[in-house]
Amino acid sequence: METRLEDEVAFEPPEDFVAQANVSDSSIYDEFAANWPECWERAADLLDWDDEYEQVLDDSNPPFYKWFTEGKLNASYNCLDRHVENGDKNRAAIKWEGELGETRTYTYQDLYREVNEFSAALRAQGVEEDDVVTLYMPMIPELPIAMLACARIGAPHSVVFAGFSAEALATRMNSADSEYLVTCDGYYRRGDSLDHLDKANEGLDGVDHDVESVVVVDRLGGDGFDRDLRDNQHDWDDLLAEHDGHRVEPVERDAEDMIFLMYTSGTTGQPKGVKHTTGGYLSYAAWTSHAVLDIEPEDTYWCSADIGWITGHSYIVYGPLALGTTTVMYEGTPDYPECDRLWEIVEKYSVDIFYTAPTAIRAFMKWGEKFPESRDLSSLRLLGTVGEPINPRAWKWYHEHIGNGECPIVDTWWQTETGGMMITTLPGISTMKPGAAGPPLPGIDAQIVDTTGDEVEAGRAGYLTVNKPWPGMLRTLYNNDERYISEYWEEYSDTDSDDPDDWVYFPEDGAKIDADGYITILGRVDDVINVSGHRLGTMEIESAIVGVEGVAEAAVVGGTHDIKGEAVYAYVITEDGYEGDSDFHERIIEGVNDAIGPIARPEEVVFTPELPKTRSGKIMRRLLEDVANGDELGNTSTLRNPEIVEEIESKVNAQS
Ligand code: 6R9
Repeated sequence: METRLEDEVAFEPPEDFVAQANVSDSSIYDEFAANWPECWERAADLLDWDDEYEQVLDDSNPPFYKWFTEGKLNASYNCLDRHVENGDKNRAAIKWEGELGETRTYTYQDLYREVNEFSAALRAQGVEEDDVVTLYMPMIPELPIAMLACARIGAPHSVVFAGFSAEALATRMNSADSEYLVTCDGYYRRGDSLDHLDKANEGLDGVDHDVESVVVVDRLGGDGFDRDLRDNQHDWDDLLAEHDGHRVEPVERDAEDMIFLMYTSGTTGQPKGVKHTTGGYLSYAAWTSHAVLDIEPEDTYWCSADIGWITGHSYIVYGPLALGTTTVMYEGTPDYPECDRLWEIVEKYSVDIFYTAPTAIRAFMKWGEKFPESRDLSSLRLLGTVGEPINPRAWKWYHEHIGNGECPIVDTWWQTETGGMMITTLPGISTMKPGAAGPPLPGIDAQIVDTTGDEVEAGRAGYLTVNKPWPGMLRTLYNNDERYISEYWEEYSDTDSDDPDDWVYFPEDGAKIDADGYITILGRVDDVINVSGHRLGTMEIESAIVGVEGVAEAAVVGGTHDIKGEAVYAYVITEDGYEGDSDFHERIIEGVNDAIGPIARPEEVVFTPELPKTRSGKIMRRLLEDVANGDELGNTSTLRNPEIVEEIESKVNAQS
C-alpha cells in the first residue's frame, strides 16, 4: 500500500521547460472561460481551412452540437500538403522501426506521395466519398498512409485493432456497412511471424454484405505465408505501382463531415461506433498536441500506443502530423529482443517527448532500472501517460528513471469519445501531483457530482461530468442517436430541454477533486474493465464464454493486477453442474480469444455451481470483485444465496 504522505508530494515544472513551453501563461484558464466558446478559435487557427467557418459552436439542438459550422477543410491536406508547401517537405514525418530492427523514414514529401497514390488506388477500387473503409492492420507505416488516403478522398476509416479477432472484425464491418478492407499478410511478434490474412479472411467470411475490395499489404515478404489472394483481393504494392506518381486533389470536407469511426466497448455486448468529425476532431487533436504535449515541428515525438486505439489516432497520426512534427512508430513489443528496447529507440532517435501508458511503466519498474540506465535518455523533455489511473509510485519511478527527475509528466485523462485530452496539467504552467490527472484543460468544464448531480465536496468520491461541449467530442454513435443519448447524456441531463445548460456529458468514470481543483480519476463505474489501458466490456466477454459448449452462465469482473491495472476474472457455471477440468478451462480461454482477442483472455476462470445473486436475480458483481481482489467480502445479507460467496472464495484460494 502506498502512504498518504507519498501521495501529497508535488512537483514543479523546471524553469528551462517553462521558458520554452508552447503554453506558459496561466491566464489562459481565465481567458478561455471568459471567452467561451470563441476561445476554441485558437484550436481552429492551428489548421488551414478552405472555407472559413461561420459559427464556432451551434448548440441549438443539444446534445447534437456542431462545431465550426460551414467551415471546409481536408485532414490529409492539413497533415501533409501544407507542410510540403511550406518548405518542410524534407522533414521526417514518420520514423518507423520494425520489431526485427528494420527502419523506414518517410519525409513529408514521401508520405504525401504515397498517400496520393493510395488515394488514387482506393478510388480505382470504387471507394467514394462517405464510404466507410475498414483498416485491420498492425503498426506498419501503411496504416497511417491508408488513414490519410481515406481522409484525402473523404472516406471515413474504421480502424480495427490488429489484435482483435476475426469475429470482432466482422461485427465492426457489419455495423458500419463497410464494403472495403485494407489489411496485411502478417506481422512480427517477439520474432515470430503471425498470419494476419488468415484471420482477416475468417472475418470476411462473417461479413453479412458484399465486400467490394480488399487490399493486402505484403509485410512479411519472404517470410510470408502461402498467399493465394481471393478474387476481390489486391496487393498493395501492385496498386501503388499502377498509380505511380498520381495526385488526388484533397476533397473539401464540411467541418461536421465524419472523419472516422472508432468502435469501443460499453455496458452492453454491442461495441459502440463513435463518430468523429473533421473540423472539431482535427483542431482538438492539434490543439492538445500543441498545448499539452508541447510539440514543435523540430521535435522527435513518440507515442508508444497502437494506432488501433484512439490514442494512436489522435497522438501518433492526426495531432502530431497536423503540427508538422516527426512522429515515431514502433511495430513490436517493449521487451523484444531485450527489456531496454524502448529506451534504445529513445536513444537512437533522440526522442524529445514520450507518451505511454501506466501499465507499461509498471512493467518497466518490474524489469528494473538497469534497462533505462544503460541508455542515454537525456534528449527527453516531456513525458506523458494515458489510459488508466497512474499510481504515485509508478509516476515517481517514471519521473526519476526515465525523466531524470526533471521532465514534467502530463497524466492525461480522456476517452475514445472525447477525441482528445480533457483533464491534465499544462506542462509549462502547473504544479504536478502524482496520482491526480490535474485540472480540466482551459475551456473544459468538468465537475464531480453525486448521484443527484450536485457537486460533491473536495476529497469525496463522486462521478465525473462534463458540463459544456468541446470541439473534439463525439457527435453521435454510428446510426444510433438514441443510444448516444442514453449512454452519455441521460444520466444527468434534462433530456426534454433545448437549453444546452441542461445537458451534461457523463463519461462513466468515478473521480474526486481536491481543494486546488485537481481531479483524481478513480476508474470506470460501468461494466467496463480496463486491462492494460484497453477498454473491455464485461458483457462482451460473458457472451463469448457463454458461447463455449457446456457453459450455462458466466459472470466476468475486473480484479486488480500489478502490471495490467485490471485483469479479467471469470466465474462460470457449467451445464449439468460439471466440475470443469483443465481442458474445459482452456476451451473457455480460447473461446474468449477467438471472440474478442488475446487482450481479453481471462486471468482466472473459476467454476462454480452458482453465482451470488440478489433476491431479484441480479448478479452481485461487487462481491465477485472482492473475491478477485482478495478483499474482505462486502455485505452479503441481501443475497438469495449468501453461502456461495465463501464457497467461491475458497475455490479461488485453492487455485492460486
Ligand atoms: C484515451 C483512452 C477511456 C477510459 C476512461 C478512463 C480511463 C484514460 C486515464 C484514465 C485515469 C487517466 N482513462 N486515461 N483513467 N487516468 N489519465 O484511454 O481512451 O480507450 O476510450 O478509455 O480510460 O476510465 O474512461 P479509451
